[in-house]
Amino acid sequence: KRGGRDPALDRFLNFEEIMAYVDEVSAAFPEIVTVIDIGSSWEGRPLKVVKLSNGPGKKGIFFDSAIHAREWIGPPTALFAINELTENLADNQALLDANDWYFLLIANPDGYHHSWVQDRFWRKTRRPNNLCVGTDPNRNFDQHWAEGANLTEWECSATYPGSEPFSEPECKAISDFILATPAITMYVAIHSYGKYILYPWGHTNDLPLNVNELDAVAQEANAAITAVNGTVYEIGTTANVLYHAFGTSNDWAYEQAGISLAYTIELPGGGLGGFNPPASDISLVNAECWEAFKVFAANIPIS
Ligand code: ING
Ligand code: ZN
Repeated sequence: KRGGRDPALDRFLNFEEIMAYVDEVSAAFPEIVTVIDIGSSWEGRPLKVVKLSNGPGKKGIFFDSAIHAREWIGPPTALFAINELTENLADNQALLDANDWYFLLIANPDGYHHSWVQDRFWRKTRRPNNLCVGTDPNRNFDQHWAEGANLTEWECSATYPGSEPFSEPECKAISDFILATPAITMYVAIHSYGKYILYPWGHTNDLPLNVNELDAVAQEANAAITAVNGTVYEIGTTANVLYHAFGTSNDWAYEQAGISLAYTIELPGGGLGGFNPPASDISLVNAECWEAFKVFAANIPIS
């Protein structure tokens, strides 16, 4: 610990703790860190993107984590990366010289808060519907929205896509920000669990045009993960490797934002049902992800 600004990475941090860290790191490194307020959640919590940059005119990589409330293992990987690029910049200077890095640490603040105080396994947002509360934000993007949705459970389903595309302010804020920031040419959605590196498409088993490029970078990222401690991730399209999914941020970024390298990384599971790994798992997952993130960043498209 050098200077007392490192995020605590030996435990999970609640929303307020993570926002406090964002304030601290931006105050401590004003020449590198910009906090961009991209909007508010339904309940009024801020959506803050941490931008790390040491000069103008660079392409960037965007990460979202905790868009699904219960996936607590995601934000630590982003906190770790921010720490590497600030407190530990001396070891990582080339990574910041080459590109900008953007992190939306808590993409679903209301759900994340709810998962701390009420229901550890909450997934969705917290905007009420007629019958039930919440929309699956990773089904709410305007890309093949609600195709193939399960109409029998609908509003009460864990994967309810919402009343319309971008009904959720959290998703709309991400969309507006990405579309307004063409310097972002790579997108990584951080989820758990399952140890997958996924790329488009989710809505069809067809392969995307640049599947060879998407797959090559994913293979390289997986090799970097495996080199840490032998962990192996499975790689492929969301629909082929996992299941069909519609209205996802990954497919939206690829198709609607024109981001040719758009991924979802599903981190390892643990604990009851897979969504509750112990805090003692954080350090290995962080070490593995940091190696993968560096591979992603080394492949940021120039346009
Ligand atoms: N899994 C993802 C989900 O939203 C996924 C799987 C990945 C869907 C990429 C679409 C695109 O269901 C979890 N665990 O959230
Ligand atoms: Zn998820």
